[in-house]
Amino acid sequence: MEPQIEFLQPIQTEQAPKPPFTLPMTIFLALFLSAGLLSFLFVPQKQVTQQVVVDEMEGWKTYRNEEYGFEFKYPANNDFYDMGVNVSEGVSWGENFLLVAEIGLSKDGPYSVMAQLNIVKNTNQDLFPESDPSRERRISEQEMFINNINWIIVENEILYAGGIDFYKMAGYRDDNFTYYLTTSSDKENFDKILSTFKFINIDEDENNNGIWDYVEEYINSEYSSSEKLRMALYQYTKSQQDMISKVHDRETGGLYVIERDKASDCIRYIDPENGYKIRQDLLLNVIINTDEKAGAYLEADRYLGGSYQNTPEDRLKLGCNFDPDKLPN
Ligand SMILES: [Ca+2]
Repeated sequence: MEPQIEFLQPIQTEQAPKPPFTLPMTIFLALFLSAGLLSFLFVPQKQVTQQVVVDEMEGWKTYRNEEYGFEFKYPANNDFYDMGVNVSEGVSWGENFLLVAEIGLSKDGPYSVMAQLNIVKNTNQDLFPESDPSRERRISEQEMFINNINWIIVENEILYAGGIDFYKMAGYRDDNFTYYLTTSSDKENFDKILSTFKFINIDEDENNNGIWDYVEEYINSEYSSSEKLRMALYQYTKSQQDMISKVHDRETGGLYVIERDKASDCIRYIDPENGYKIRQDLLLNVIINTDEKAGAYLEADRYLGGSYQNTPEDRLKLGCNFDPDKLPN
């Protein structure tokens, strides 16, 4: 019977030292997820533990994915080069893969993957399907509740090419997808990354008035003295939200740029002197608050075609989708 091994403690094995080379995670993941070729030794004991990571993660960055609604932190750099997250979507990894995020891949430095997050379609397979016990040995299996997510975490030894490699993998399945975080080289950072993984609320408009709530709050506090300016800024925000979330080609770009220009005219009508600066601040410092939104905005901007028409002053008011002259302030 296997000895019970506490999570976060070094793994004691009876095997020879780890070979100096590392099996690429991609290979065993592909094997693992394709047909359940590898089987796992079953370890009946499970532990439910609460993980407490006391190390500070100072200087770590947050990767946030609004489409799938999750985020995690990762080291921003190590001693040698900048770290990052490289995301691939779609089927190029295999038909079940929806998203692959390689953590630690450097754009400029040497290629190095510290850990990998995969989101795959749910199948009838077990979370960790059985495989050939002569090729793979389960060292430990844990159940851990982290940020309201009930992960199953396994550590396995895998035999290949005359050597033994190691990997650690956390798996979680919800109604829609299965999530795997894997490392073969960096258990310490794996534990930290996993401790920061959480699902996020991707509904940014909980009060359902069409304006992302964090922008709404900013407008209300910053421009509390002018209702007409607040209305114009809501209108402008809505047009920029549409730019960010709905423009994917020239046709939709042409449609939403009209809305944005109307909103810009309206702001100019209400505050001719500061209008330009107010909306630039709102867009760049408030509305665009994630890398994903910045990317989507730049993408949309490519499809705008034509430049902003300098609307004559006597027509600026027509841009407002409300009547600013009927509001008291
Ligand atoms: Ca709202």
